[in-house]
Amino acid sequence: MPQRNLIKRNWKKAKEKQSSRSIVLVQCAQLSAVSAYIEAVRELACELLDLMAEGLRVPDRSVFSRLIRDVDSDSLIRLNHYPPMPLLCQDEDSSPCNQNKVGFGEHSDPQILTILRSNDVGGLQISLNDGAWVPVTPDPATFWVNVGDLLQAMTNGRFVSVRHKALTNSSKSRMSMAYFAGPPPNARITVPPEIITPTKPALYKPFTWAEFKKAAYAMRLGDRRLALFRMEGDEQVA
Ligand SMILES: O=C(O)CCC(=O)C(=O)O
Repeated sequence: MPQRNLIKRNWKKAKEKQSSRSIVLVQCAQLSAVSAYIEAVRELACELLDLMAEGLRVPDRSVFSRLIRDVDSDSLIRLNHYPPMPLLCQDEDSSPCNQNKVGFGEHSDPQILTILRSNDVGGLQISLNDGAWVPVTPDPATFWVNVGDLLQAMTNGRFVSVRHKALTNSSKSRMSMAYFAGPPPNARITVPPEIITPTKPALYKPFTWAEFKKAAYAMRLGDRRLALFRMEGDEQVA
C-alpha cells in the first residue's frame, strides 16, 4: 500500500480512537527513522529500569521494563516546538523586562519513564522539593530522563516523579523530543513485594494504567494525580 494511503488509513483509525496523541504516534511510526529512534530509546528506558530494579534489590530485574516491552505498551513520542517569544513585562513601567513565557506548563509525566532530547536551546526547568526552579543546561548530545508518576507508585515513592516546565526563549526556537515509556492500558500498577516493609508500608492503592490515565486526563496539567490513589493512613499495608 502506498505510504500516503497507509498514513490516511491509520489517521482514520486513530481518529476513531479519539486520541490526538495516537494520531501523531501512528503517523510518525510510518517513518523508519522515527521507528528506529523509538526502538533505541525504548531499549535505553528498559536498561535504566532494569538498573533501577537492581538498585532496589528486586530479584526480578525486568519487573518494570517488562511493561514497556509488552506489545500492548502504551508508549508515545511527542515532538515539541517552542517558537521564540519576546520577553514579557509584567508591569508596563518596570524595567528590565525579563520574564520568559511558559511554553509547557508545570507538570509531572504520568507514565513510567521519559527520555527527552532537545536542541541546544534551553528552557527546561525542574522543581526542587523547596519549590525552587532549576534550569537544565541544554545539550543535544545527551538524554534527559524524567521519572514518571507510575514509577513513583511502583517503587513506593523511592523514585519520585519530577515536576518540570519549559520556558520559551526570546530569540531562538527550542525543539524537544520526548519518549514516554508507558505500560499496557490493563497493566496493574503495583509495587514489587520486596519494596514494601513494615517501616515502609504501601503508599498507593493498586490501579491500572487505564484508570490512572482516565483520572489524569480529567484533571489539569499541573494537578498532582497520584494523590488520588494514595492510601489513607489506616489503609497502609506492609
Ligand atoms: O520541552 C521540554 O523540555 C519539556 C517537554 C515536556 O515536558 C513534555 O513534553 O511533557
